[in-house]
Amino acid sequence: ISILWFVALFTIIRKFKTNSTFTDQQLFEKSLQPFIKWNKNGTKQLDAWNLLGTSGPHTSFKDKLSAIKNKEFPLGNFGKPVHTKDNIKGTIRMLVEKGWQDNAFNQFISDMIPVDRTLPDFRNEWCLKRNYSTVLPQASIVICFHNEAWSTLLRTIHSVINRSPRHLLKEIVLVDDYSSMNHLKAQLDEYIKNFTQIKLIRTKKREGLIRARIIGTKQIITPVAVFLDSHCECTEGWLEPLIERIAENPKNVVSPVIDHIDTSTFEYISQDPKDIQIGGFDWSLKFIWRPIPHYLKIERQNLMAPIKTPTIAGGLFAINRKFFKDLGYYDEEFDIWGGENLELSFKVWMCGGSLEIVPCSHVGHIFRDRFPYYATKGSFKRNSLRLAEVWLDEYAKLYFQRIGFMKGDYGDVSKRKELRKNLKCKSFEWYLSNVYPEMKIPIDIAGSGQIFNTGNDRRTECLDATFYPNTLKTINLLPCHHQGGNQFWLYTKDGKIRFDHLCLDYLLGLVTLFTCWERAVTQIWLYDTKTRYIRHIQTQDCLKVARTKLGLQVILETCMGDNSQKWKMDNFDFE
Ligand code: LR7
Ligand code: MN
Repeated sequence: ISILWFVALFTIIRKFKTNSTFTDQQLFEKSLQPFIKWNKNGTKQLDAWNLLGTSGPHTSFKDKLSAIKNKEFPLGNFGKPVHTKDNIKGTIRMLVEKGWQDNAFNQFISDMIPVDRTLPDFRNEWCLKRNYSTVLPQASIVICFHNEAWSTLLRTIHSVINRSPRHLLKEIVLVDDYSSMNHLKAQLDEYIKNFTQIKLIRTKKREGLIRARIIGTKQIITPVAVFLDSHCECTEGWLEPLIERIAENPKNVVSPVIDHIDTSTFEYISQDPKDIQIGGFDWSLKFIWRPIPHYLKIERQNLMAPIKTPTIAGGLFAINRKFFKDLGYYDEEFDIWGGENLELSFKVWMCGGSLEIVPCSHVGHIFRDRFPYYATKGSFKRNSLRLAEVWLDEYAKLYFQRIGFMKGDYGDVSKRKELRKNLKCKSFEWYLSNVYPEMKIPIDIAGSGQIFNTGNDRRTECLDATFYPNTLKTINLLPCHHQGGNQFWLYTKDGKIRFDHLCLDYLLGLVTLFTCWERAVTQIWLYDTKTRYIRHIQTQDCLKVARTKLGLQVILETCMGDNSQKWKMDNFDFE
C-alpha cells in the first residue's frame, strides 16, 4: 500500500512540475498569441502581416520589423510557416515581388525568419540510440552559390554550424560562382570574418555549379566531403549518420532525406518517415523521385536503416574525398546545371560503390519551380549527351530517341571514356539489371514518346501511367504534358507498349497496365501507320477513346475507321 501512495505522490509532483515550466515550444506560442489567426476550419495561422500592420506592442512599422529581426517574435521557429495576407499593398508589395523575382522564392519572408531558427528533430529512438563511434572521420562542407539571397545562404551556414558536432566539422568551404549581387561581396567577407571555420573562394568567371563544386572539393583535406545547396537547413543530428556510413565503407555515397522548405511560407515540410522517396531517372535523363519498390522494402530491417537508391538528387550528399577523386570528380565540361547527379550516381554503382539514403539524417531544401538566374540554354542537354555517350552504352539510344537524335555539338568525351576504362567499371546493362531492374527494357524499339488520339487532330489527351500499378483499372487518359514522365511510352518490335516494367494489356474487359511478361498474348498490339489503328492482336479489336459518363475512357472496339480509333506516337521509326 505504501508503495502505491508513493507512486501516486510521485506522479502528482511530476505533473505539477511539468505544468509550471513551459517548454520552448509553449513559450514560443505564447509570445505569438496576439498574432495567431484562427481559420474557419479551426486551424490556426500565424499572421505576419498583423505583426507588421496594426496590432502588437510595437507601434511603428520600423519598430515591428526590428522586433521580428531581433527575435522578439521569432517567426518560423520549429519550421512553422509564416503566412502573408493576400492584399498587400504599396512598398511592401513591391519588396515582396522583387524578392520572388530575384530568387524564385519569397525572400521577403525568408528575411523575417532568424538565420538560426529552430527546427523539429526527426530522429526516432532507433536513430538516437545509435552511439556513433567517437572516432568518425572529419568532414568539410562545400556550398556553392550563384546569386543566393542573404538570409537563405546564412540560414544554410548557421544550420550547419549549430547542428554539426564540433569535432566532426572541420570547415565550411563557400564557393561563390561569380555572383553579381552586392550583399555577396564586402558584406559577406565582413560577416564570415567572425567564423574561423568558414573559407570563401570566388571563381573568376561563371563556372556553373558542377565546376564550382570541383573547385571547392579540391580545397578540402578531410576524409569526407559533404555538399549542400545554398538554400538548405540541416536538422539536429544530420551529419553523424552520414559520416558513419562512409566510415563503415569509403565507397558508400550517402544522401540525407531531403525535406521541403516551402517557397512562399518557409514552412519545413518533412517527408513521411514511413514512406521515404528514393531516386530514379527517366529516359530523358531527368532525375525523378519514386517510392521504395516492394523488393527493397522487404529487405529492410528497420524503417530508419539506410536504403539503397539507384540515383541521388545530386545537391545534398556525402562522399569519401578520395573515392570522389578516383571517380574523376565530375566531368569538368559539364556546364551550369544538370546531369552531374546522374553521372555520379551511375558511376558510383558501376565502379564499385553504392548509393543510399539515410533516413536518420534530414536536411531541408527550397525546391524552386524555375531558375532565378541566367542559365545558358542547353547546358542540361549538352551535359546529358556527354553523360549518355560515356556511361549508357547501347542504352544511350533511348535518350537520343527522346531528343529526336538532334545531338548537336557536345564536345569531346574521349577522356571520360578512358577514365571509365581505367576504372574497369561495369556495364550500364549490369547497373540496370542489378540496381534498377524496373528500368530495364528491351532496346529493340519501334516507337517512343506520347501516344495520343488524333480524332480531331488535337494533341490533348495522352495515355498516362500515373498511379499504376495498384489495382486493375482502365488506363488513364490525361492531357498531354510533353514532359515525358508518365506519358513516355516505348513501342517495342515485339508489339508491346511499355512503361518501364509495365505493359499495355487487355484483361477482364479492361484496357489496363500489367507487368510485362514475355509470352503474354494479351499484351501484343499492332500499330498500323496507314489506318493509325492500334490493334489488339488477340481480339483483333481497336483501341478507342469513348465518351462515357466518367469522361473520356480508353476501350477496345471493333475496328471501323472511326476517328476515335486513330492514334499517333511522338516518334515512330517507320514513318
Ligand atoms: O551556375 C550556377 N552556379 C551555382 O553555384 C548555378 C547554380 N549554382 C548553385 C546554386 O546557387 C545552388 O546552391 O548550385 C546549387 C544548385 O542550383 P539550384 O538550387 O538552382 O538548382 P536545383 O535545386 O534544381 O538543383 C538540383 O539539381 C542540380 C542539377 O545539376 C544539382 O544537382 C543540385 O545540387 C540539385 N539540388 C538538389 O539535389 C537538392 C534537392 C533538389 C532535388 C531534386
Ligand atoms: Mn537547390
